Amino acid sequence: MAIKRNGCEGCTDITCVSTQQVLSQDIAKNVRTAYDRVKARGMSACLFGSGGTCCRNCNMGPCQIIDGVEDMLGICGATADTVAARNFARVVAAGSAAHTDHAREMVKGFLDAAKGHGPHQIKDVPKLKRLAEVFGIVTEDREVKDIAVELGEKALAEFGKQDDAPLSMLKRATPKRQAIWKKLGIAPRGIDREVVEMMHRTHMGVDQEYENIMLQASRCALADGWGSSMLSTELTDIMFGTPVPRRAIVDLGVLKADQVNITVHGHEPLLAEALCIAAQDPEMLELAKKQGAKGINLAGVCCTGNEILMRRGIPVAGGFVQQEMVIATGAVEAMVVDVQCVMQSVAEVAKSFHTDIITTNYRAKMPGGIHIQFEEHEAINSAKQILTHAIKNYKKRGKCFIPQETKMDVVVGFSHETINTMLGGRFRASYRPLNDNIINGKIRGVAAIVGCDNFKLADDTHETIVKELLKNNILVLATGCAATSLGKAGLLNPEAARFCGDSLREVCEAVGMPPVLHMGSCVDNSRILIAATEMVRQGGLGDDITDLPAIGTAPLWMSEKSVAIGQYFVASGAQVVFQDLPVTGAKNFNKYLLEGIMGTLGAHWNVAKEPLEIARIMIEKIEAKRDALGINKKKERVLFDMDMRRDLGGGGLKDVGCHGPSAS
Ligand code: NFS
Ligand code: SF4
Repeated sequence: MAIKRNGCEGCTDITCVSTQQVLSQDIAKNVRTAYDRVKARGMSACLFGSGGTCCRNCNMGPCQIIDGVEDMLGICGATADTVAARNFARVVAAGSAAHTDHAREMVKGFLDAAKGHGPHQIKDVPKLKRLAEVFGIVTEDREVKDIAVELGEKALAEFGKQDDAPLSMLKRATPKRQAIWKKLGIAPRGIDREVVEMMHRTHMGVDQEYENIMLQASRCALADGWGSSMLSTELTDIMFGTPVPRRAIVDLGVLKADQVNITVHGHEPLLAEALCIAAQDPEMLELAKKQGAKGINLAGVCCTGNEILMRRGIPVAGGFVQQEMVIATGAVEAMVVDVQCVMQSVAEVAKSFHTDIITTNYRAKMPGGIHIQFEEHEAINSAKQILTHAIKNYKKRGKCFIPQETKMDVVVGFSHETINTMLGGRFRASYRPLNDNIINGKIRGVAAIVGCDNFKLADDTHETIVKELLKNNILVLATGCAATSLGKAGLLNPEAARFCGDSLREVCEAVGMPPVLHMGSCVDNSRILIAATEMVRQGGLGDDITDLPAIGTAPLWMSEKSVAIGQYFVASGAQVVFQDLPVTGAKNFNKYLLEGIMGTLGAHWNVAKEPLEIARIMIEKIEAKRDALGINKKKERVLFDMDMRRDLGGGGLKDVGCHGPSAS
C-alpha cells in the first residue's frame, strides 16, 4: 500500500510498513524527509555528474566533457574516459579512506585493550593466536597480553608502512590470486599510502590512461578489503567477541514506550560497546527510574547497529533510509552518532521533537547537534555523560508513535567461524559440507547482498532480489543496511526457508539456519573474502575466488564505501552487480569496467536497474561458473552416509538453540 500524507505523492515508493505508519501520523506532519526532497528534485540527477564526465580537478575548469565531440575535451585535453576513470577512482579512494579511518580507531582501541587500558579485554584468544600467526608473531608459551600488544602494534604499522612489501593479510588469499596481484603490481603496500597515491595519480596532469588508473584503484580497494576492513573486523572480534548465532529483533517497533530510547547511529563499535556497558550501570538505571522510565533501551541504526546486533543481540531500529523515521516516532530521547552515513537532516527532523542529536567524534559535527566528545581513554565515563544527557530528556517526551506490530525476529551472527562450525560439524569444523552441497547442486551457489539502501529505487528491492535467488536455491550472505532491510522483510530467520527452492530448503532445515546469513556490518564484507577463500581451499570448486559459483551485489548503493567494496570484490576475482555506475558518459571506460577489466582480474562489474534483472544476472553468472567447473553434469545421486548426515545436522543451529558453540 502506498503512503498518503500531506500531499506527499513522491512517497508512493515507500513499501516499508513502519515508515508508512510513522509518516502518516499527526505528530510527523511537519517532518520533511528524503522522500519529500526526492520528489521536490523530481529525481533529476545531474546529467554530467551521473555520467562521470564532469571534472573539477583544476581551476582551468570545471569542464563538462562530451564523449566523442572534438572540442568538448577538458581544457587540458582530458578525454571523457580519463575524467570518468579519475572520478571513479576517487570514489574508491574516498570509500577506502572511510573504512581506513574507522579501522585505525579500532586498532588503536585494540592496542589499548591489549595493554589493559580502558574497559575492554581480549575476549577471543584462539582468534588472537590465529591472526597473530598471519602476522608472523610467535604465540607459543607467551602471555596473551604480549601477543595482543605485538599484534596491535604490527596492525597499526600496516597503515603507515613505507616499504614496498605487501600488506600482511594478503597472504590469506589463494596463491593464484596473490600471483595475479603480484604480476599486475597491485598488491597493496601501506594502507594510507594507497589512498594518497590514488589521490595523487588523479590530480591534474598525472595518470591519464584509464587502465592504469584502475590498477591503482584496485590496489587502493584491496588495501581496504584485505587491509583496513579486515583489520577492523578481526580485531573487533578478538576484543568484543566473534559473533555466534543469536536471536534479536529489528524495525521501528523495537523502540519502547516506557523506557528511555537511545539510538546509536554510525559506524565505530568502540562507542556503541561503551554505551552498551554503561547502559547496564546501576547508577544510570537509577537515573532513568528517577525520570519515570522503566529502563534504558538502546537500539542501533546503520552499521554500528549491525555491530552490536551481531555481538550482543541489541535490536536495530532501522537502516540508512529509516534514520529520519526513527526520530519521527517522537519516542527517541537521543540519537547518538559518530561517523559516516548520518544524514544532516536528522538534526532538522529532531527540531520537531524533544530528541537531541549528540555528535561524539571530533571529525563529525552538525549544526543543531550537541557535541559530547567520546574519549576512548575514558570510555565508560564518556558513555555515562552521553547517557545522562539522554535520560534527562525523557521527561520532555511529548506524543509519540511506535509502530509496535512491525518488529521482526531475526537470527544473526554468522561470522566466517560460525559458518565453519555450523555446517562443518562440531568436531571437524570445515567448509566441506557447504562445498559438497554446492558440488551436488543442492545449493547452486552463493550470493552476497551488501551495502546501503537509498531513495532511488523501491525499498523492497533487496527483498525482491533475494526471494528470486532463494527460489533458485542460491544461499545468500548479507551485510550492512541490505541485511537490515532483509531482516525487516522476515528473511533472516529459519522460517524463511519456505521461500527457498526444494534443495536449499532441505539444507536449511537440516541445519536449522536461515537461508540468508547476516554476516555483519560493511567492514565485515572482509568476512566474505575469507569465507570465499576458505571455500576454494576446501577443494572441488576451482583454485581461486574467480572459479566459485558466487557473486556479489550492492543494488541500492549510496555510499562511496560501496564502490570501494565493489572494486575489492572485483580485484579479488568476484563478479559484482550494481544498479548503476557513474561512468556512462565515457564509452570506453564504461565498457572496460563491464568487460575489459575481466582480462586482468578475472572478474568485472555488471549493471542492471531492475531488481529481477539483477537477480537474473546473478543466477546466470552462478550457473556459468558451475558449467565451467563441470559440476552441472548429471550425476548419480549419492546417498548420504552417517558421517555426512552428522556433518549436516550435528553442528547445526537446531542442536545449539541458536546460541551456537563458541565460534573460536
Ligand atoms: Ni555500509 Fe554502513 Fe548503510 Fe551503506 Fe552506510 S551504514 S558501512 S555505507 S548506508 S550499508
Ligand atoms: Fe578541465 Fe583538465 Fe582541469 Fe579537469 S584537469 S578541470 S578536464 S582542465
